[in-house]
Amino acid sequence: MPLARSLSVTSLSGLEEWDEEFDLEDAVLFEIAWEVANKVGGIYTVIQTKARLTAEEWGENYFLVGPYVESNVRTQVELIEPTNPVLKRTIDQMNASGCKIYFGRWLIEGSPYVVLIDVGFTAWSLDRWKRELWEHCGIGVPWFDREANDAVLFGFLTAWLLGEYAAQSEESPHIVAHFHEWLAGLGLVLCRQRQLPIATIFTTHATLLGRYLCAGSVDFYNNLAQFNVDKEAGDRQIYHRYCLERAAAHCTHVFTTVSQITAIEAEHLLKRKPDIITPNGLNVKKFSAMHEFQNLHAQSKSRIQEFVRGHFYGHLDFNLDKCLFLFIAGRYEFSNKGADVFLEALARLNYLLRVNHSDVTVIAFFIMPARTNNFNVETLKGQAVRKQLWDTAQTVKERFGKKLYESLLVGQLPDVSKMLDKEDFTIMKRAIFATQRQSQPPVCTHNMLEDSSDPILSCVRRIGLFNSSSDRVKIIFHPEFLSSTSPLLPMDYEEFVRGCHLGVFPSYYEPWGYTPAECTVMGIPSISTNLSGFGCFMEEHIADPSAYGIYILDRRYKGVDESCNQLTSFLFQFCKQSRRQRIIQRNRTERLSDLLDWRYLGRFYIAARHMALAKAFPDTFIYEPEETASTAGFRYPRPASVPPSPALSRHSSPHHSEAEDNEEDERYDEELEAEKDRVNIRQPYTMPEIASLSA
Ligand code: G6P
Ligand code: 1S3
Repeated sequence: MPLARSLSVTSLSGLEEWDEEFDLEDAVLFEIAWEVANKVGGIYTVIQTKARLTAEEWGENYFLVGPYVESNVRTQVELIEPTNPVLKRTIDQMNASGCKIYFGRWLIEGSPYVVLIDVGFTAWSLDRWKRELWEHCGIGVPWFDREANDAVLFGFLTAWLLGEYAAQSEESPHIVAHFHEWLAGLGLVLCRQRQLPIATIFTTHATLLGRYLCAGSVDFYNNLAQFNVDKEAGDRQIYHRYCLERAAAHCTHVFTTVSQITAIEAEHLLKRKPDIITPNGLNVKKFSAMHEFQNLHAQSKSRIQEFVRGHFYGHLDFNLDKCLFLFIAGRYEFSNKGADVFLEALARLNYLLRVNHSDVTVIAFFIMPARTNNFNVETLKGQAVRKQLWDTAQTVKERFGKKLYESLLVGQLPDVSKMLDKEDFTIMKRAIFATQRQSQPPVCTHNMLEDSSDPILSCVRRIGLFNSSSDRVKIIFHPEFLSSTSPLLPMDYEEFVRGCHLGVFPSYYEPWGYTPAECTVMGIPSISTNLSGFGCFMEEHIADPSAYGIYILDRRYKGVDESCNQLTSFLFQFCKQSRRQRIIQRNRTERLSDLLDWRYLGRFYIAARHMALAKAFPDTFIYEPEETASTAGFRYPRPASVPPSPALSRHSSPHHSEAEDNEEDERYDEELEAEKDRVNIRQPYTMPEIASLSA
């Protein structure tokens, strides 16, 4: 019998590593998900961003398993011969038995190996496998649910792959198989039912019932313990999916989820408490000069401003330099993602800015994909008009320059009154004429297929925010994900986020929430909620989140109206910040990046694998629970100086003297200078430094 090895993760203040004694040589890790090299939603981001770290740790023994989708493979994967002889025999054996399995490298950071399964190729086995599923597990899958049918095929094929791998190995290998979400969960159930010698982990990124219940009009969090889960799943015609999910959660050695709030949800809805929380990280990109991200903000902002110039042509009666760009982005789940609350708060903000005669204009972007019929004419025209005005200005500039040059050549100062002639004026008048517009700038950039019933547009009609001149809050609904090849707003998502001032994500149902996390690592402040995994995580780790530009809306203990008021107040305060305050706040936000880096958060995945190995192979591995990755007690301290919140730093009372104002401004100047020094001379904080800061 091999000697028992001690498994541990390093302490909180350092980055995770395997214990030196622990020998990974014979262990193999398979990570299985429907979103491997196949972007559907957030799970893709988890796997794609984590790959580099996991590949560094497991090297040649790390394999991602996903579905074969030809269009994805063409652009994201390099197909190669399997490098591992056991896996080669496994794949050859399966392909000889009527399957189609591909092997390759996923062309992302870390270049992990991928095993891609063509589920359609084995569809002829579907009925047989469904019968087997019914006979062994008592789960019946209806013919019309295509996604569940894919889950059955994918599940049987992954269990076959893992079983074959174990059978092809000469010595009994230590296999860890990590399954993500219900769509991949059946493979796990079958591994256990067939008693394969595999350590299994199941991670749920959202529960099926949670998502469905929240999308309806249910008081979800106050009734978690009361739901009759079987009935609720049956009523929504997802009982078979729910059974697959619940079976995976119960069969697995180690059950994990992405946040504490989803852990509570899983305990009630799936009836098993997760063994460990595995929060989602990101691959944090560090610039050699830390202030570089501020420059990127300015560059991207100017590109958004260009778009705005075109979109609002003929109505550019606001100061673009005093314009703040807010945005919400993600899967189009109107109330789950909080678009309803955001719109309501925008209407209230519009009122506040108007009655306070604010010179700030807010442009709120909604980037949520819906069914459309391409861009609408009015929006395209806006960009064409802008381009035409630009070209006109260039033409006149050239003609002007030529005349100036001619005059200098003959040694004369030009007669300025003659520099522009009749033709120049005609060109310019014609161009200005083209900017005449009878209608308001459009709210939506596309032709919507369900225009009259679309939830965002219906809400905009109700609250009456139609981009009129008197509105201080304008709305732009872009119902398609952004792309750098768009004729309208040619920017990819990352560039767009960098150019905005604030991300607003007032979600009601959000197991983790990558959008505010992405904002944070780019140094853009955001609003999330205490019902999102991210919001709760930040609340737990930062003494004063809002001082770092992490605003957390209370949607747990407050009614919708109160939450709208709180959001309005966050937005109004944000609008009152000076440019200097925003710059300081962005520096602070960016400082939190390390906390969201996989180099730090990857430790939880490592702990889950240790735990699973120790449960599946107790004679070989020992898991030391006291060393479970934990961040309890770890907190970013409150920043040294006052938070850049106008509510706290500026009086609104008339007794507030100018001297006080100046004093305060000076203090901010000092802080800004100090920030600048810091960003210029030092490297980003490392985790040990952060830990010592909090001590
Ligand atoms: C960055 C740039 C500054 C610019 C500022 C604008 O910090 O480095 O040069 O003035 O962004 O900030 P704002 O919040 O007004 O977009
Ligand atoms: C889920 O994707 P979603 O946007 O449907 O998984 C994500 C990754 O774990 C998570 O960030 C998100 O909250 C969930 O909702």
